[in-house]
Amino acid sequence: MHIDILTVLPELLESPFQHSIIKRAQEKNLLTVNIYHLRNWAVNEYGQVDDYQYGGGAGMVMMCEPLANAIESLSKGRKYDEIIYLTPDGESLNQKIANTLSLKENLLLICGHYKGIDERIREHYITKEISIGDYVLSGGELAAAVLVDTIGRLIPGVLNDETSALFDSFQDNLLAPPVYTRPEDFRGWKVPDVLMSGDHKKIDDWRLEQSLKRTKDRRPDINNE
Ligand code: 6GU
Repeated sequence: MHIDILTVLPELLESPFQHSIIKRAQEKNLLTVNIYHLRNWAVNEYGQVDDYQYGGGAGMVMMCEPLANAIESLSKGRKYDEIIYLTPDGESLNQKIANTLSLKENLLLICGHYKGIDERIREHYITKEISIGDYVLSGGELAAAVLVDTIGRLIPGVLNDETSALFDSFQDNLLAPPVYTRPEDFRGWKVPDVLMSGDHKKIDDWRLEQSLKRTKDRRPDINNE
């Protein structure tokens, strides 16, 4: 998969893809991420990419021209499956959307800033609008990092143990069960006996039961069984 990201703050995206699973995905050539600075398509020598909003009101709006030129220029090199705008009024990101996007070949992510981007860009270029939750971030960069991470780890071959994503929280509308590691007794706090039993059937049953209980208690909205 190839992901291009268009931003006015490329520095903010320097580190997130250089560690752990997303780093490994790139090393295995299963994922490439390119970051493009929107200022390369600025309307003047001052690097201007935003302007005051029509109708008045506080806050700047990202202009059509730099965005349209950037999107058209990047689209010449690549046929994007989706051009995604990260915005708090987009569709709420969830595991189902991540699963769907992980099967795409080419994505372009647009990070907004200030009051957002001119509506005409949304109408004419953007194919999908995604929010990462009901709160406001200063810009789309951190949301883009979240989206790349959640998609990247789902690309086939990225996770070492192919089955491990299957047991992630949300993958089957269930939260993951509790996990434990050594020591078996920490300050008198014991690991549940069943996990020490060596009985894999019993352990699987216990994990499912814990998942169901945890989901019912914490997130009854995601599973109605
Ligand atoms: Cl995608 N962008 C911004 N600026 N804020 C957000 C968001 C996105 N998702 C939740 N809050």
